Amino acid sequence: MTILKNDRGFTLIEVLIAMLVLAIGILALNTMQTSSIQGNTTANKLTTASTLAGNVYERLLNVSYDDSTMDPATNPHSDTEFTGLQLPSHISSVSWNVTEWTNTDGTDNDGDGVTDESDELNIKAVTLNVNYSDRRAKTLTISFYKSEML
Ligand SMILES: [Ca+2]
Ligand SMILES: [Ca+2]
Repeated sequence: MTILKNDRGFTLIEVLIAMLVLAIGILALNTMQTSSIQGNTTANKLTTASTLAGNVYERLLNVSYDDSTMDPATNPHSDTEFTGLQLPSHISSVSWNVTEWTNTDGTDNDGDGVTDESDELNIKAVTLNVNYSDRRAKTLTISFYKSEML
């Protein structure tokens, strides 16, 4: 029976190669960690921006159809028109534009005696922008419609 025995240990070259492989692995882990932290920050900022967009959207749905915050004549509107709306530090502004839908078909669609007036369809289209910074300036946009309850 042969007993395999090797007590020569590792050579300096083998140890250096092992250390090099370990160092490359640790560097890769470090890069992964950095991009993971950046990804977390980006996700956090986007979540805050979309929560705020949702908040403003709910407020705009709840105001009356003829409220000053929904007036197409005073575009663009901004978050300063709402009291008690706190903007997180990375969000620079919230703004929205309102467009009144019309139907210029030459007929009095809503039967009010006026043909093709600007608010004939009683629908407003709103484009809401949340401007925030995440290493560079970004904008989250949501669009929705508001109709007048008659
Ligand atoms: Ca009309
Ligand atoms: Ca019409």
